[in-house]
Amino acid sequence: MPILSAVTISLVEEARGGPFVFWDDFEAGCRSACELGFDAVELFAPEPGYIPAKTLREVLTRYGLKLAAVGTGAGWLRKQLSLTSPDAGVRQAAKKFIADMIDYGGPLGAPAIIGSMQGRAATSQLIPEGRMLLGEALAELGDRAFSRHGIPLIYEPLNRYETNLCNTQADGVTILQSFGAPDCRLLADLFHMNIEETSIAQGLVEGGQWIGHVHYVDSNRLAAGMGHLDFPAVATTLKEIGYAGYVSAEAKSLPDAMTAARATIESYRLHFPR
Ligand code: LER
Ligand code: MN
Repeated sequence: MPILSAVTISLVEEARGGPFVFWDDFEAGCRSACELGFDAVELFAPEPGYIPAKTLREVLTRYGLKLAAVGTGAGWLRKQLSLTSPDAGVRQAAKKFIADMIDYGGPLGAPAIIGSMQGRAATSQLIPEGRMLLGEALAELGDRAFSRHGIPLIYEPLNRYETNLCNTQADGVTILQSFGAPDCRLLADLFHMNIEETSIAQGLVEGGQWIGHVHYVDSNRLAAGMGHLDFPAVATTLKEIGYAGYVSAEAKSLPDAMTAARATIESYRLHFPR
């Protein structure tokens, strides 16, 4: 499979100003994505089932798009749920939210992404326990994604300002391996990697076969080409490691959605010619 292009659509009011290209209207976002020639869209929805699955499928079919992935961050933003909360009830509710999101995207072939729902440890002494809770939850939820839908669960290491549990691709591989989560894959978000990795290319090599999704964005969280990342090196390395998934624009809608989306697809066409 070639490396495919995707662009984000957010329907989450609480995420306003965050790194999403299209906002508020799923169909309008799909229309624009289709017009520009994207292969897929990535959905950030307030809750599982927010747009009925039947409608999702109809709109995607109308515009010839696939669903690349579904985000779960609304569980944190809207309900403060986290897989590593000290409160067992909150952890349980977080798992339920993610399980329902897995079952929402699953029939459409779209894996769920765990980013901010991983939470963070309140003190550095609590990091090992947080990593254990995270690893166990990833193993359990990954098994659900794979056994029910035949797709992985996507886990995203985040930069140090968002979590203290796992910041690099190498660290992500360690968590998935040591807690037995073979049905999970890593998300390589170039924005987080630019902060945490010694070299982005090296980070991609360390993620290697574990990488299952890429957030394609520049150093400043603007669209590809609007910052200072070395996209030729990113593209060459992704091809070298045999990556075969989406590069998905999780970037700010600046200076406006169409400009950000157009910059992304131009970068994609330049670096991943088909
Ligand atoms: C989500 O994909 C992400 O990258 C995070 O920064 C959201 O908190
Ligand atoms: Mn991301």
